[in-house]
Amino acid sequence: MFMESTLVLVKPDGVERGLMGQIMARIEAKGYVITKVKLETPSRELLETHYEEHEGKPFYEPLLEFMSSGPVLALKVEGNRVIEGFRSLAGATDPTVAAPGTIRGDLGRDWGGNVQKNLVHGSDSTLSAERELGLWFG
Ligand code: DAT
Ligand code: MG
Repeated sequence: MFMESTLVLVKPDGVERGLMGQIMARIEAKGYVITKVKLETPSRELLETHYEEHEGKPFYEPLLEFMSSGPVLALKVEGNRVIEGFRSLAGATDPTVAAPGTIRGDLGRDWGGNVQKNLVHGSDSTLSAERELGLWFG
């Protein structure tokens, strides 16, 4: 698909560290357009659906705990091939090894034993983007 929309989340660590502005600036500097914005602490129910693919994995419970620990900035972001493009901008899941130049690589690190504090989420396919945008923005 060419023109697309994706769901980006600035996770509680990014909001708490005051990185919302920098992260939005990087998205806009690359040429994508932010068309919806919402700041809220997500409910357990929302997170269970959002992360349903990870249910049963060892990091699932700690992940839900972390994601509901404070406000999350949800963004609808639009542009050609933005799903792939934002994943590339975000960098690898583990911020310790995410490439410099990426959001996770430049702004993130290990804060104690796991990779969950990796600042951002981005939908990974057109199907998940549609599903996740519906979940967060209705
Ligand atoms: P991504 O966010 O890069 O799409 P993912 O969908 O595989 O990564 O996992 C969702 C989130 O779960 C990820 O951002 C951080 C956390 N996570 C993934 N793998 C983990 C692990 N091995 N240990 C702890 N947390 C993990
Ligand atoms: Mg994922």
